[in-house]
Amino acid sequence: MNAVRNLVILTGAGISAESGLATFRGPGGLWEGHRVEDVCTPEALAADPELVHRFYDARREALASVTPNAAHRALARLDTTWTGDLLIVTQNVDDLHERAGARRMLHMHGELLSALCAACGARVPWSGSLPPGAHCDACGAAALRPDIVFFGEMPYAMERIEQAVASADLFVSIGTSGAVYPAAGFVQLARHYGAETLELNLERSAGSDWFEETRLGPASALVPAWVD
Ligand code: BJW
Repeated sequence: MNAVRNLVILTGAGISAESGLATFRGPGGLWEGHRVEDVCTPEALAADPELVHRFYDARREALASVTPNAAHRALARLDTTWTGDLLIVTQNVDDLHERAGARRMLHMHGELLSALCAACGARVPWSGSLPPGAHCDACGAAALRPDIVFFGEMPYAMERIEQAVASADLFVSIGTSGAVYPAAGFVQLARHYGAETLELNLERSAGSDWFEETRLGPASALVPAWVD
């Protein structure tokens, strides 16, 4: 990474798999029996809020019993020591990057430990269960919902992410299948603006051909080997 100053790292469910959190599209993935694309929608939330809230309550609870793994810790070390620009963009809604100590990061698909007011847009830290109809302290509406970006909704911080990707010297993608846009398109954007591109994954992603280099294996081994 000699000539590299500006680094953007995209992470997906694969980086948290070895901490014990299921991925979306593998065997035993989340929403088992349903395609995530069919149930993670504003329409599904409106049709059956109890089901959707219960699902996220269980995921929030499960977070308490998992811990960051060697891959999260390696990225946190990189964040501490890297003197150039660095942005870790995670698609994950867990808080394992933060718990490992990463700071220069953002959650583009929302956070389990946050609630979103569907009326005024306020985002509030949340732990424990979130019953449908919980009230928003900011505006009083009974409209708090899980702070999760569903299909058809705009991911967070897109402008900041696109700027960072456009000025990156190196774009690294870790543990994501490349099935979901706009994140799946970041590699093309990075290439367009001249960045080097590296994929670290258990299996090749859908957009694997866009990467100049792909290293296959578990994140807990590949990421520390790349960082250190
Ligand atoms: C390991 C490992 C180990 C395992 N070590 N690796 C047609 C074409 C293009 C786009 C669209 C289209 N139709 C609709 C769209 C848009 C749509 C979309 O992409 N749909 C696709 C299905 C085609 N996207 C959206 O709607 C997004 N919004 C949007 O586009 O707004 C408009 C817009 C316009 C212009 C600019 C910008 C925006 C919103 C997407 C929201 C995604 N939300 C979810 C749900 C979160 C809720 C929850 O957590 O319950 O986010 S879906 C789900 O997928 C979750 C994830 O963040 C996301 C990505 O999944 P990820 O992380 O890649 O996981 P997996 O399971 O797919 O893959 C795991 C990987 O790990 C695999 O590769 C394994 O190999 C690997 N692995 N073990 C290393 N030990």
